Amino acid sequence: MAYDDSNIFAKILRGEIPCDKVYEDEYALAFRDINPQTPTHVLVIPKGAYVSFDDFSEQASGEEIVGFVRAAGKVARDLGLVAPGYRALANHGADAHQEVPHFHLHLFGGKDLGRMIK
Ligand code: IU
Repeated sequence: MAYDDSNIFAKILRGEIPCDKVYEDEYALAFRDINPQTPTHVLVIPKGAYVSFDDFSEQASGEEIVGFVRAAGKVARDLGLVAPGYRALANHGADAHQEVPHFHLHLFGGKDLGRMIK
């Protein structure tokens, strides 16, 4: 799927729409989900234009991938999620109900998340 730079996360990256930012570096931006599903619910997005995890995993450079993963790990640590535990999840495509066509990693935490995800 071609990347559509009118998606909401592209607008957030360009600063056209505000977000509740928790972290930013040259590879990633992290902000609180507007409709949190858990007490802590943060989205981490790459700076590059990737529709989903599928595109990111295939097209991003090693530097971008490492930078993104390091940023996501740092966000989880900085938010105090490591000791109690957290879940990192990416939805891809229709069956997973991906809503926003810019790759994003959800970080869920702040409570016992249970053993299973659907
Ligand atoms: P999904 O993996 O694409 O289904 O998740 C999209 C998430 O983006 C979802 O949790 C929304 O609440 C969240 N979100 C947001 O934080 N800010 C927005 O302006 C919009 C969606 I639109």
